Amino acid sequence: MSELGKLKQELVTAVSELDEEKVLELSETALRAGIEPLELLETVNEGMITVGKLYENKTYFIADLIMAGLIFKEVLGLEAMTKLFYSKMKNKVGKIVLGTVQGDLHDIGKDIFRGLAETNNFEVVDIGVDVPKEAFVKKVREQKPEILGMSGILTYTVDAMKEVVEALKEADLRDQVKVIVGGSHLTSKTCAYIGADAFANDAFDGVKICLQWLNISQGEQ
Ligand code: B1M
Repeated sequence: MSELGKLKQELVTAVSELDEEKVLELSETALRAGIEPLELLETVNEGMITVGKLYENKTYFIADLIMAGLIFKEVLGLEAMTKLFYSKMKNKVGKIVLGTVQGDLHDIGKDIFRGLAETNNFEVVDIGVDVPKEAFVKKVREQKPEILGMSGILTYTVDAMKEVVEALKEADLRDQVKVIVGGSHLTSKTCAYIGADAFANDAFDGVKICLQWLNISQGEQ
């Protein structure tokens, strides 16, 4: 196995063991060794999936999930990661209203989507987490974005997403905005149930879809 491969494996273990110091040290080393920021995020995410499994089998508790979230945010905050999240904003290509739906407090995936969208010159109006449908509708009416992005990683938030789409229809706004939903559990079937225009299991893919909607290929702006 290559040096970088070994580093990545150690990193997944360090995240799953919630060893904050080691995660940051290995992340810095991996970045110096040439890992792409996006690949680093994917590696840390692998560790998060293990944390989730350990929570499911009751080895870990809610405090451990909180710790895992904090560690991920520290990795996102590393100086070298700004390469991924640096907002160039040369020419604004479009506006996205973004939020995590009601009932869901997870914001890491949403924040990654936001960072990547801003890097691709979208203006993002981030309305936070646990956002009720009324607040989504209000922001869409006020901001007139081309795109509404909803994040939700708890499986039961599919219904909250559907309710937002229904509320947009009731407010006569559905035709004025493309809707993308994101979360690793989403499928084309859930997307159709929600009534969204697209779904993404990955923030990077989500941003690519948004660019396609505006007929822009990545890096073109
Ligand atoms: Co929670 N949690 N959590 N948690 N948590 C999960 C999601 C879980 C899978 C763990 C498990 O049991 N295996 C499970 C959900 C089970 C399910 O729904 N079937 C779970 C649970 C049960 C819970 C609580 C209910 C626990 C409890 O209280 N008993 C509770 C719910 C609170 C609530 O939201 N109402 C809870 C709480 C929390 C914390 C707040 C403590 C913390 C979050 C901290 C934070 O976000 N600031 C937390 C954490 C850290 C996790 C895990 C371990 C990691 C989540 C994460 O940040 N992953 C998670 C385990 C797992 O994911 N397997 C788990 C990294 C992040 C990059 O991934 O957000 O999925 P993610 O984003 C991905 C994609 O989803 C996608 O792109 C990203 C990758 O590029 N994406 C988009 C996301 N949004 C997008 C938007 C887009 C496009 C793509 O376009 C708009």
